[in-house]
Amino acid sequence: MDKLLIALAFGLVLLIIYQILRFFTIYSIVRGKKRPTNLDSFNKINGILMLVFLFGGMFLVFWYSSKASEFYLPESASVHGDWIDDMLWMSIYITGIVFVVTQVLLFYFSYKYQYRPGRKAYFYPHNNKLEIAWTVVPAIAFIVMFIIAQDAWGKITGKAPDDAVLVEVVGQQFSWEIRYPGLDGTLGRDDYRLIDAVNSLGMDLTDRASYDDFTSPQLLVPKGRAVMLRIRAKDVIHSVYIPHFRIKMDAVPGMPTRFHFEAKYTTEEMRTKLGNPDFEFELACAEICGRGHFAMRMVVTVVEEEEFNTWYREQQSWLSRNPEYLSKVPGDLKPLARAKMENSYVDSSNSFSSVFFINGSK
Ligand SMILES: [Cu+2]
Repeated sequence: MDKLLIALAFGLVLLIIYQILRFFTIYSIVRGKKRPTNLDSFNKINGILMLVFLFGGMFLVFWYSSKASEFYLPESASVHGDWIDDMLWMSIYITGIVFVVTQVLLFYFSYKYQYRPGRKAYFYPHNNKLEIAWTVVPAIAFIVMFIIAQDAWGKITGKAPDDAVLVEVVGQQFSWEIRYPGLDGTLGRDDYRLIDAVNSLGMDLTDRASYDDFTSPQLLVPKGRAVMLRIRAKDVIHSVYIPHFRIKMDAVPGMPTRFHFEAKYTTEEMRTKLGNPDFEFELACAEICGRGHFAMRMVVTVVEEEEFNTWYREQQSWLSRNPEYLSKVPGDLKPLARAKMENSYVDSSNSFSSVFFINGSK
């Protein structure tokens, strides 16, 4: 390999020297000191090479694009994922057409208008109509694409539906932690100063919303219902990347971010669809965050809503798994904490509970 590179470098140096010498020849021709020799055959060869590049290059572009199509984005499995794919393909088609037209003109004209003795270039300095056309047409295309994209982005990053399942995703070197808000639908406050060996999320137990919060080793979400991710990081910037859902959102220390989506297929349906019984949705970190970055992988499981609700109700709250932390609960809130930590406490005035106990049990 080294020898090949040295030979290649040597060859390039020779080529550069040859080109410099040629430059001096061309310079003398331009200055009129020297008569051009066999210029006609050079021009003909260069002209034909233009066509060879055109057809060869076009063939390679399309051949490689189809050959590498298995490395394109994976099958979209979320509602907004389809919008993103449509926009991506629209951009590829528009730029693809422009690419083909401009390359054909560029190389064909270079061939057609090659040097001929006695032929002079036509001086054509300005044309207002042409200038307007090639400014207005791309401008309209950009504006249309911008409006479509702005509309989609607004829907993706805007307010999530009221019955959205809230999930907290917390990045740290080098893993993800998942917290659900429990039956009250509200995540308890967190404070980095409260983080310790057990309370790894820094849950603030003076907040009544935290008593039924539960953590989970997997990210489980229902199909066909909005899921709102509240994303934060404990140390450096990470990035929540779930390629099948077309989700990518940075996890920033001190500044929670969010992203909501709706899964279209369950993991089982996706396995059948792709003919791969081992398929799993994957949450990966898309920010080079340190030595163990590659290990920040978590399986995302999508199940039917009914199965999700059952699972949700069966989860043990964080507080009930760590009852020693009851001592951190203010005295007057202890009865409430005891009731809520069983994850069966239903506040009848709470719309989120009713999602589980009324809609959820149908
Ligand atoms: Cu990371």
